[in-house]
Amino acid sequence: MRTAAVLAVAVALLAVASALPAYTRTVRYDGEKVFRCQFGPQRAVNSAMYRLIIDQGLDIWGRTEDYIDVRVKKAQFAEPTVRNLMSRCDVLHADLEAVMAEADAKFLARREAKKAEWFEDYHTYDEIKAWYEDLANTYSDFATFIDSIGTTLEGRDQFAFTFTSSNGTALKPKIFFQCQIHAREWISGATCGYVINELLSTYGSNDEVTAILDAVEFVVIPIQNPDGYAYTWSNDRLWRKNRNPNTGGCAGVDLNRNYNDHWGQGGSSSSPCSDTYMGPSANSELEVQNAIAFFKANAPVIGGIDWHSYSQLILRPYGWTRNDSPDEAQLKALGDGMREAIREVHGVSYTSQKSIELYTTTGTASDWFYGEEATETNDGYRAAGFTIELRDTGRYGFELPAEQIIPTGEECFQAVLFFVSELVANPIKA
Ligand code: 0X9
Ligand code: ZN
Repeated sequence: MRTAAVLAVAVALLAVASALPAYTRTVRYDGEKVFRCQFGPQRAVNSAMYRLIIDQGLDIWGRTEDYIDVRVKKAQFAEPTVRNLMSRCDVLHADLEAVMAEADAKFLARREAKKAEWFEDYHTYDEIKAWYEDLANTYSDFATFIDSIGTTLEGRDQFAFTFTSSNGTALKPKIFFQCQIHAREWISGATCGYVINELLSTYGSNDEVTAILDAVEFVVIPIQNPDGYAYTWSNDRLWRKNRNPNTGGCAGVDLNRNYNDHWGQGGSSSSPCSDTYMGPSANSELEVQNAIAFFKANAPVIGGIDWHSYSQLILRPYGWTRNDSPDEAQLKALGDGMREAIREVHGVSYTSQKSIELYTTTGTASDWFYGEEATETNDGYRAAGFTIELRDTGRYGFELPAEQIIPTGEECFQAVLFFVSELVANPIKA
């Protein structure tokens, strides 16, 4: 009798657990606002303002050469510098909690209706991992699912996915995709999935795809920040960093400031509470260590794309210096060509520019792909390193509606075809 009762309770609890929605935001954004700060024509004004924003630990959402979107938390309004800074800006979201509540409601209704096809919805870490495993089974002649290239602090696997055709040379150069490094940028992971599926499903029918998969192998980390991504589903939709507890009470390192390329030399913060916290040392984070080991194990990598959102930008090296890279002409042609390829699909405008024209960043993934540490072990090649900031330009921001996954994927697929074809014809020698 007792055993039966315990069992009944256990079964009931299990039923409740499986009925729990996968998306459960527990963090609220009451009293928070997002501002759009237009820049004047003087670059000096831009940099001074940017430095102030970083120093005050404000959360930068998106940025073009004309404006920067900044989120201000309730407590930060107490700081006169912040109030003064924001008095020069326009309000983009006056009530962030209301905006997020509306987006959550739409998202949950769609998910609960379960009407959407795979690319018409966003998915959890577990769902995405299972999807890649299935994809490798579907395309078993092409693809390999790697269960783990290493684990995170919370014990999740950084899984990986590689694919190529069985035609062509035995050792092919690699194209490296890193997706979902920033937890809240959900369109990043979704776009990677779309592009990968398109490449696999059109081999043999699309001549350009066939030539590409005969010439290169794609090496992909679909979720570079598993703990952060899981946290955006369970607690805080707007979380950016990993979930390292740090010391002093503020969690998270910005993985895109932690790579060993001019680490800590500007455009990042030494405060663990900041959204651009660089971490205690270069490559300190497990996710970064795992990714760089995987990159190095796959030499030669001729091109690397780190996928982000939002702002519709195609960013080439460098983020850490205003100097042109030695390959500026070629990298500019690659970036401009991707911009045009994207525009031709749905008419969406992306800007192609050097990363530092946006703002200074150090310790970023795409500068590392192109940089000296990666190149040392890259079999005589230097990877063309790009950061792509996907849709949109701030209307929905990180909460890009799921209806835009497919069109975003379609335009990026064309950009990828251009990027890879050009690099196959003309890889950058170290
Ligand atoms: O600041 C970042 O990490 C990226 N923007 S985001 O809004 N997605 O956070 C841009 C990084 C670009 N810089 C370089 N790759 N150098
Ligand atoms: Zn990002």
